Amino acid sequence: MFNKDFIFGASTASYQIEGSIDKDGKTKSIWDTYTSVKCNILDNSDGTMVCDSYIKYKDDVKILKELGVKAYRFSIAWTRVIDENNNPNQLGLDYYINLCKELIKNDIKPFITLYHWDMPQWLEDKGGFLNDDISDYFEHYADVVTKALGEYATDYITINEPQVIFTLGHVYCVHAPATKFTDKEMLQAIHNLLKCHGKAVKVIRKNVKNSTVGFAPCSRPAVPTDKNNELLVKKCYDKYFECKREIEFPNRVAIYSDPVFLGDYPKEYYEEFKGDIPNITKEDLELISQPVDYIYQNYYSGNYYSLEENNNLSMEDFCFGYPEGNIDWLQVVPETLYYGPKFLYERYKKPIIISENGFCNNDVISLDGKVHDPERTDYIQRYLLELERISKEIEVKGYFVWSLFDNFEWNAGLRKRFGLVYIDYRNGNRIKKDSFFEYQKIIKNGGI
Ligand code: GBH
Repeated sequence: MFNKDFIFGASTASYQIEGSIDKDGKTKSIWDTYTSVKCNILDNSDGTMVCDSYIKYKDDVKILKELGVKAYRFSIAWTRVIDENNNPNQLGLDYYINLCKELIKNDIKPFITLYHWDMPQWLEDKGGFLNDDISDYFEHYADVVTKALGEYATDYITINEPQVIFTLGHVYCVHAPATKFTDKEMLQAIHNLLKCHGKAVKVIRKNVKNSTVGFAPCSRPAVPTDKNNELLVKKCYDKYFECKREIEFPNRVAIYSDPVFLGDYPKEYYEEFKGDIPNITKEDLELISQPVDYIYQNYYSGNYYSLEENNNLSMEDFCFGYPEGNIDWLQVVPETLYYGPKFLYERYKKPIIISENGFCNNDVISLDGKVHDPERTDYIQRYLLELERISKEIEVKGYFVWSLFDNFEWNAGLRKRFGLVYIDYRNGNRIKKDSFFEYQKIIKNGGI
């Protein structure tokens, strides 16, 4: 069982569910551009319709209510609420105001993500995260949002998964905007993004009474195969927070979270990236490390490690038929929700909220008209059991399942389903899967 005040929630993001991509003055985002190029998306789908949540938001809230969640994490589309002259767009703001009102009426707390990857195209044309002024644009955007929504929503997440923005968008170039960065550019962009976070925190504190703030990185913890082997556990911790110059360095933890929680980049950073390091001032670091309330983290999977005879770490090979989801990076490693929070807490010492966790399945509508997804149910149970275990040792405040709905899974399109609710994209029907009712039960019982 979790504590009585534990927050059970569900998560979504604007481009993945809203549809209505050119209604009410919405401008183009980098994802509108990216999806318009044939073959960028596995099934050539895009965000035109998806879950139609821009229209059906009242229906969304009804479903959330039935699920029994206390909180709903969604993101704001920057492109709906700010126009190309950098002025507020009231029609776009009204949508989110109405959504918040509807949630509150139903006793569901809004948790707002400011940036879940849909950069306005007009800002990308000015350089996106490489633009020296991007943090001023972001500050202005955060100011507009919190002035409009501050009386309804107190809980904010500045940025979702910087790791994915940079690794998939600017190293492998399989996400928008798909432009390759040099290491030097990458480090500059990371620093600019962290300043966006810092300036947003400041604005949120100013505009919202009793606010809570955080940012939501993702990570893949190193999980020891033997919990009693202290050396192994210690080495897994070190592995998790490593900061080395390798192709995937933007996919790591400490390069973002050390500046935010500890006030500076890791020592290793200054050695590894010598020659490519941006201008980092004391004021920058103070801005970036303003106090936040929670460590948010998106967790899906981890890697198992053991020790070789010479005490070197060795990663377990997933080729031996580990259970996995219907997407190549999603191996079932339930202890991710034990060791991930444990390591984060040891280093950063703040309460933890899991901002995303969920499973991708090849769901189908059965003959009985229902969607049976025992693998997802099993995944959620196993992961939540591990979270319960660690919540006896450290402060864990909440858990948001990814996702309420099947939705637009970025470059994988509509064919990769993560929802507790099945979306029949042919007719817009929404069908609650078995896992929906299981999560409902877990919430009712306060745990597994
Ligand atoms: C999240 O990102 C997103 O926030 C959400 O929008 C998305 O729909 C959801 O999860 C499901 O994909 O480092 O080996 O794991 C996904 C998390 C983290 C998955 C980075 C791919 C790269 C390979 N991603 N990961 S690995």
